[in-house]
Amino acid sequence: MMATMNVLLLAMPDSFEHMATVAIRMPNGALTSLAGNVDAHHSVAVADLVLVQSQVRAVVERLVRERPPDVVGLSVMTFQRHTAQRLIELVRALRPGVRIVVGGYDPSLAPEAYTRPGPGAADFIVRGEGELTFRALLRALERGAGFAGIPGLTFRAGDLFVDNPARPVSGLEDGAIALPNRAARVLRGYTMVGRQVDVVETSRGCTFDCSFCSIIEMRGRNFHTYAFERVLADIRDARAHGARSIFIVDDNITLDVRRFEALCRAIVDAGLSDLEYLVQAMTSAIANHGLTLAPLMRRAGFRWVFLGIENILDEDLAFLRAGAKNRAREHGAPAGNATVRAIELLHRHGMLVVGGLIVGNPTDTRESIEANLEFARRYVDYPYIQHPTPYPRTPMTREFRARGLIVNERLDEYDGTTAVVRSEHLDAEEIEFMRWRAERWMKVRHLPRALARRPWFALRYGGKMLAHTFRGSSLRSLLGLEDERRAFARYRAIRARERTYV
Ligand code: B12
Ligand code: SF4
Repeated sequence: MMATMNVLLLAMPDSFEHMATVAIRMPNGALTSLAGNVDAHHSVAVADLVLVQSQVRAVVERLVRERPPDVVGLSVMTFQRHTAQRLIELVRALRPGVRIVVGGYDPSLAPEAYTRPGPGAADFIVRGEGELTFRALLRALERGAGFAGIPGLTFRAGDLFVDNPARPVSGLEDGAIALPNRAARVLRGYTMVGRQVDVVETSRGCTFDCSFCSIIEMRGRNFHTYAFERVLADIRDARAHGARSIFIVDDNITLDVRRFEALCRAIVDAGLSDLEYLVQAMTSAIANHGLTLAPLMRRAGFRWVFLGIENILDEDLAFLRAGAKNRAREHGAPAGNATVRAIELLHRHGMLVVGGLIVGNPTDTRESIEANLEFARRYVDYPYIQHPTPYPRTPMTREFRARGLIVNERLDEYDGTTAVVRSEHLDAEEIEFMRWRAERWMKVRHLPRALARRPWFALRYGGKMLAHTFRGSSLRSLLGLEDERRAFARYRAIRARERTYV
């Protein structure tokens, strides 16, 4: 007999600080992908708690009451660990006997955080890609069978946890992973600057090894692609569920530029270029292939490109191991940093650039940080400036630790905009202050351009976005009548309060 199980999948409410949640609330792609790959007789609900940030407890209580779950799964990034553990505690109190499964970057890279005895411990940890492991886990639970044969799973056995061998990464090409199940979502309100947004994958993996990136530890250096028919079906499904903006969440779609170009053509041929697309890209790929790639991207509907610039100085790029992906080439020979050329090509074809920069690296000085801030002021359409954050098991974390530069171990502050490491020359707080002070004004300057295509959104929410950007600041601090450091202290206090969701 097959037993139907109620499965509740939760994405954490903790969000980044770059943009107010009135402007961006993104679905978690992992959970709908899991929901699409469990056996059809189970009933799965997916709840993105970022949609209900101010009422997390009440919503979870309601969901547990309305459809009492047999299994609850949580998708967790490192800075969300604390919230996840509070939620595990809450769910266990509401429904004793429920099985708790955790997955995603944090449980995969720091499983020990979820096996420690205590109210925040899980029953199962799915390490790495989840679809096949989670399906096998539900089958084992259903049949009352053991868990020893399920690769990628860590499971509780009495007081101990057993780590099964890792699951090899999925080859995607073979069709083993079915389409996401968006109908499983039980909350509404996804947005990207006023348009309903969804996420779509076309590939997984990356062959680079940037020292700050969690992806390589998570799955090794490899690159696998979905067939175009599947990608187009996925985009159609997202559109049928109301999406007008699509975020292509591939780790690095620009690894295979010819494929990306072909995908752009396929999107146009399939009549899907009426949607707006956002994507992450390497500067080198855009700079070196942009003459053919950028016009195709534009035709397909790409409007926003998140460029992993990381840093404009060679020494910092060497530390981040991000030199190669930011190198321009001319006639086959290296020709300096690719960033300006990439931005210029994207602008020429009417796309906007979100500039990802990382400041506060070990040898950074006031001047080197200023140089990056000045670059962002001048060239990018929206800044996404972060501090190096020592996530579990990355090479960068090892180096920061060896050099004694990590000054903050409170993981809920590992949101990218809190400086938790210092440089050899500057305190962490000073680094964060420099970024905060500069970035607010960049956002003011860039906001009109960023919102130009959405006048009604600008009218309705522009004020809220500015209020978010300037929280902590006062008229006096803006007029120079109050030390800006006091405003910064107020901003940090507000941010600290925001971090308590449950
Ligand atoms: C899309 C994305 C976003 C989006 C949407 C986030 C969201 N709602 O999910 C946006 C732009 C908002 C975002 C923001 C941030 N992100 Co982000 N983001 C990504 C990205 C690009 C793709 C994630 C994705 O959808 N992949 C596709 C799905 C199918 O794969 P997956 O998530 O890995 O899930 C699989 C497994 O992990 C597992 N799994 C996951 N959850 C669960 C749960 C269960 C129960 C089970 C069984 C399995 C399971 O199974 C899934 C299917 O195989 C990744 C990776 C990358 N290339 O950079 C970074 C990444 C996840 N982000 C990261 C970070 C740090 C952030 C920010 C903190 C950065 C910042 N300071 O701005 C913010 C904060 C997020 C927030 N909530 O506000 C880090 C996480 C590192 C870490 N150790 O925690 C990553 C890995 C980037 C990196 N290179 O290091 N992000
Ligand atoms: S290129 Fe991007 S995805 Fe690849 S290792 Fe570097 S940061 Fe990670």
